[in-house]
Amino acid sequence: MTKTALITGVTGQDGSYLSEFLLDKGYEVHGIIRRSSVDYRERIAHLEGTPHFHLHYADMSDSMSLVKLVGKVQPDEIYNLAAQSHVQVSFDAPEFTADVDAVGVLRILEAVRTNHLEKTCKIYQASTSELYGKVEEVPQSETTPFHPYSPYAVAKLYGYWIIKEYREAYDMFCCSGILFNHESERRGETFVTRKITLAAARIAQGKQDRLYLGNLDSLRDWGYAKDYVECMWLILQHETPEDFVIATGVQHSVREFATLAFRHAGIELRWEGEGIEEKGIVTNVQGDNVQCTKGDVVVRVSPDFYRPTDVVNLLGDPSKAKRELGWNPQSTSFEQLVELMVAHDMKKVAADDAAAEIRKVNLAEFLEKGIDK
Ligand code: NAP
Ligand code: F7E
Repeated sequence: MTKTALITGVTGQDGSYLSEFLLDKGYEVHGIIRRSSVDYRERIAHLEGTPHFHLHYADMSDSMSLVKLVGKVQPDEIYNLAAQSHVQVSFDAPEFTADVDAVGVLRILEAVRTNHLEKTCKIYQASTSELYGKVEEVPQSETTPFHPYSPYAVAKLYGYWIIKEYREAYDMFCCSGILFNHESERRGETFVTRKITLAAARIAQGKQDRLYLGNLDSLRDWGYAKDYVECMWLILQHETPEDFVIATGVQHSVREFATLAFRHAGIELRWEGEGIEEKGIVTNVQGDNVQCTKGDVVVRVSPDFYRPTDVVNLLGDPSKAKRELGWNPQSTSFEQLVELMVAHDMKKVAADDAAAEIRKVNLAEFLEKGIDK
């Protein structure tokens, strides 16, 4: 029997990989898109027009649209990935973040109940390692206490608990995947990894002079998004509805990520100074085409990228997912992840046509001036 899945957040990094994964498994895939003045659907453009992929307008802040859509699609599985997902932006837009990331989860649950699908429709909630926030133990597992440390994390904590509540109160098959950071060549351009890989490519090709970053000491457990969407599916195929930590179990700093990314772009860096005085200085270049020279300062710290409260020590323990879902947390290593992101961005930057180039230069200027988060 063909299964039907509804994905909120289908245009995002994870939504696009999950769509491909479910289509490969023979699912009928429905995705929610929202109206915007420009149709920016780059990540799923290659799927549009394929027979089993369908898009619908709705919004996580609009209950009626969700109730109508769930009734129309009659999904067997819902993957609730839609969110205002940028932690720093959640300090600027806390109410919007709460509406979409917290109450939005409730709206999905109620849309399922309103359509009397609570006994047949399974729900996956995109939960996050940000729940551990000001961490109370390292590494973090399913039993680690939560200490959310941003408006984003507080909103996601509501999502986590309302999923648990509906599971117990109404016997619904709804689960949270507590996912640690996962990145890819489709990662949003203002998250730190992608910001670094794009900047390394632009600097190597002479299209940007310098990269400004915030807290270089921050530690993350970074995995590959393509590996992580499989887990979302596995969680819903598990016999019982349970929550799972999804992580690699390996930790690196922002500084380490930047060092490796620049190396893959042909630029060797050394770090000098501390705090806002810290600099990434070129010590060597590899390849005739690299457009910077020894001694150039290509990375600087800008307090504009510091957060009012920052989560600085995330390391996940994926033992449960490994044991009960048979998932391999190390199928893509940190080194492979950085390499594939830089390789992608080197090509992307090189291939940009003149018109796109103007936009990129403007973006690079914004990044340099610290306006764009
Ligand atoms: P993303 O690339 O930022 O995608 C977010 C998606 O949510 C986009 O499709 C966006 O649509 C949609 N969205 C935002 N507001 C909406 C609204 N009001 N109504 C309908 N759709 C809305 O995020 P991601 O990295 O794929 O992450 C997917 C989910 O996992 C998110 O819930 C995120 O919080 C969570 N998460 C991510 C990570 C990670 O490391 N990536 C880790 C843990 C948890 P537009 O394209 O129209 O903006
Ligand atoms: O920051 C530091 C920053 O924005 C990582 C989301 O997908 O993962 C993501 O949230 C770290 C932080 O991701 C810059 O202070 C330094 O400590 O890439 P990020 P995030 O905040 O971890 C979690 C699991 C989610 O759930 C979220 O949806 O890097 N950092 N300098 C910087 N961060 C940014 N963005 N820009 C900088 O210049």
